[in-house]
Amino acid sequence: MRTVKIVLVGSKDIGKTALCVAFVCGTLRKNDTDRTAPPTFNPSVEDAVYQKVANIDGELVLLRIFDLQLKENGAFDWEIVRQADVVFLTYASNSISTYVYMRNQRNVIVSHCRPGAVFRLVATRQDEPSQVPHACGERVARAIGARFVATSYESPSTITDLFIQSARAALQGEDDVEEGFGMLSVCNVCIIM
Ligand SMILES: Nc1nc2c(ncn2[C@@H]2O[C@H](COP(=O)(O)OP(=O)(O)OP(=O)(O)O)[C@@H](O)[C@H]2O)c(=O)[nH]1
Ligand SMILES: [Mg+2]
Repeated sequence: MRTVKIVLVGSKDIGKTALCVAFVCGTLRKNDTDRTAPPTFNPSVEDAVYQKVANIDGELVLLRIFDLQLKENGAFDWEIVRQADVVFLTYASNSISTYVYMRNQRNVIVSHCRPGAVFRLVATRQDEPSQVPHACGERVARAIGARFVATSYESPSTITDLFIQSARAALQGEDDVEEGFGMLSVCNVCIIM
């Protein structure tokens, strides 16, 4: 069985674990005491790995999903990042600081990835009032040859599509993202902080 390694990086508290759990479990468990309340997650304290076998175009594929934590020295586990077939550079669309972090760190992260890795710039929490226009995310995505994808745990299909389509691109060795602006371009119209 072929394996696709998917790595999630980004600031704390942006929904990385929610993305992983929603995809792997197919749904998110509601709050234990109030079934109408949204699901809650404890902050992750260490890197975690999830596994799921997915049927991609008739082939069973093992997806290994690494939910990485930003360490105190400001780094991720670069060895895991280096082995990734797919990298989700993630921020929360309702948090400008998490977007600015990703905009500023994108080239550092990409520099640790292997040639040919598939990139997705993932904007989570689309069900909440947005503070970061999609245009900003799309520009950052183009700058690193990534696709921009907006997700919400209220819309599980956006999460499933994100994982399956990026894994498919990795398996096929191609990702038809339009040409970027170049690695050093910045999102001038979007500098809010
Ligand atoms: N409204 C909304 N809330 C979300 C969504 N995804 C995650 N959250 C909430 O955001 C908070 C953080 O989610 P996590 O998945 O723990 O985020 P994380 O990036 O793994 O956080 P750390 O492990 O602390 O780095 C939780 O309270 C989630 O319920 C979403 O799509 N919509
Ligand atoms: Mg987490």
